[in-house]
Amino acid sequence: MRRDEESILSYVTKKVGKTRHITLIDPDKQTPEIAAERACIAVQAGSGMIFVGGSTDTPDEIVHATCLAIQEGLELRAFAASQSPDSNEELWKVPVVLFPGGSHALSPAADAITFMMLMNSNSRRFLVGEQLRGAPYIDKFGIDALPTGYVVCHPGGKVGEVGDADLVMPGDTSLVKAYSLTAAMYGFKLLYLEAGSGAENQVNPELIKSAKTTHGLTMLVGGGIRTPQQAQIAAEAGADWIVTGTLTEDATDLSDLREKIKAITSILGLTN
Ligand code: 1GP
Repeated sequence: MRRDEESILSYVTKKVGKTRHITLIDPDKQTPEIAAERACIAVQAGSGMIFVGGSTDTPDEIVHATCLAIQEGLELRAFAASQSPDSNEELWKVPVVLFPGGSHALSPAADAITFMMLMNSNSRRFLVGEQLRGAPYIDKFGIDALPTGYVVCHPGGKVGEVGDADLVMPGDTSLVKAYSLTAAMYGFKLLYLEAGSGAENQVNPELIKSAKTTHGLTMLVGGGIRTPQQAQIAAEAGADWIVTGTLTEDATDLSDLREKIKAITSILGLTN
């Protein structure tokens, strides 16, 4: 849900002195209604942004229905909060951002999109091809493009395979530094270090530390983070945002989901 004055990019890149949390929702994994319930629970538990996407071939109608349902859910809660003196309406105003696997997974109902170059792909398609196909739609929809360097690290999972990525290995600290410098020189504002959804091992914190020495980049880290301790490791290494997806899908119900996200946001100091 778009904030009144602030651009999405400034919301994402501002320094708040804490590592923030993103809940990633794969539209393929539940109905739009359940996605909306999950997103609202996540926001209530302290997530500061909702990503919609994944590396699957979800058709854009499903992506769109999911974005719409999430936006409606957040708007309803913001309205309800505005009617109650004890509630904070602002809490619900978090951006809904597309995290696309390609140019098929777009929706005008999103607030923004991580407009990504999969920097270590060997395929032109993921370096610039999907972006060329998607850019005219993003322009037409009028959603904000967040310029993002996307680097897939070992083990890389499905996105590493599908994206034909030359994986960054845990000891490749100089290489990841070169990627971060390249991203900054291209003018990208975000750098996303990805271990792959459901990864057995999260991104090596030494890689995060090394990339973090490049100024001017907001660092997103995801893949394989399920526990508060793992989140803390990424946060201490310098992540500005931690992304979790599988954690949401694995929750047994909404109250389990609330507890799981709260455990992470509490250790990051995000809950009141
Ligand atoms: C995947 O980094 C995200 O693109 C989230 O990974 O599903 O392992 O949380 P998980």
